[in-house]
Amino acid sequence: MAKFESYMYRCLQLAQLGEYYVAPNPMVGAVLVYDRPKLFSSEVPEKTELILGEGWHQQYGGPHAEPNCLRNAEATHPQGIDYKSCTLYVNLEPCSHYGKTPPCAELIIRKGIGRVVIGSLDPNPQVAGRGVKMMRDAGVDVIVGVLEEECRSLNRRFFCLHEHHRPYVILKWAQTADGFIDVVRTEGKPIVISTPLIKQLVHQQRAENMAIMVGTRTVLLDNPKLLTTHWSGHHPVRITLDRHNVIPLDSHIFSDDAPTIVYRENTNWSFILNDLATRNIHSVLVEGGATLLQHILDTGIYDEVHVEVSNQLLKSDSTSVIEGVPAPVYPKTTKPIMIDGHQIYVARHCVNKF
Ligand code: AOF
Ligand code: ZN
Repeated sequence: MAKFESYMYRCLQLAQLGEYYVAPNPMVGAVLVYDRPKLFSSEVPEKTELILGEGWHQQYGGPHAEPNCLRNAEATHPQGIDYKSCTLYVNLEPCSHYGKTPPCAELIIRKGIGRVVIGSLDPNPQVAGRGVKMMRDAGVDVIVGVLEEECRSLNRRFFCLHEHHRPYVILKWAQTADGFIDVVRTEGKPIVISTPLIKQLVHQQRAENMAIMVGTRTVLLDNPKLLTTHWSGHHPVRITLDRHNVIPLDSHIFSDDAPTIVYRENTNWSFILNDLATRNIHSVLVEGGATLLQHILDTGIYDEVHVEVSNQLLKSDSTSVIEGVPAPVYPKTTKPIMIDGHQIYVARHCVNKF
């Protein structure tokens, strides 16, 4: 089992190379290992175990991890491969459907691969166990569930979309040491809480998620662009609410850089999540303001909370006349990590297991 796990960890490393490029598809990595010398002819050394090829799903719409892995193996072993003596490791069940590419399970059967070790089943209803069945019916030795928790966690956004028909929700805000996210204002700029490094990490988070959401007041007061400019990867789809039709059409959020969705009549959280799932959006990062964040916290339908707490106070003492916007209320159950002298709390919402 330890051997299975070490190759599965390698699959997870390879899968992650596709991180900013494959959404809403899952990140998938595959490793082809020659490991059954007993089936080989007598001139082959007895205890050979060798990685013959590696591959990963690199681009949405492009080839899956398995054909990329086999292509890499064949290119580096032009003398031919005894597939019957090989094990293919892959963190997600090989697909069984004709999507943008032909079924990987069919390719595995055609090549005659002896054994396939899988991390987790594919929750996509077009697959959902059919890949495993196709291969077993064809006589392939299939093992399922190696490092299953790690495999599901890597693709938690993809699993959430298919298992709960809603995007994975991450709530994020920055607050002062005395618990404020801003000063109360009707115009002017927001207070600066995050350091430049942490601002860059926020852009990394934007690249990791398919959509970003802010409330009406944040758009009106801050006129944010909500783009990924300090990290590689895509700009997220921008989402806001505008029940009273007050957001000017020349706001940055309507720039041509990325699509924008505005919910006007129905701003119910469950409705929005369901609508985003229908659009195949597998994740949403909610960046503010306090009212929207608190509303979502109160519904209980979210998956992660990321809070940055700076080391500065908004009010220097109890006589301060500055009026602050209180941060959302969230129990800080985890130990923070320190970045740039700021505390970063990251918590998974325990009701959702991915
Ligand atoms: C695999 N290997 O590397 C990936 C899989 O539109 P398509 O053809 O790219 O299919 C996308 C679906 O295929 C995706 O929703 C998921 O079920 C599966 N992804 N399967 O065998 C891979 N990325
Ligand atoms: Zn596939």
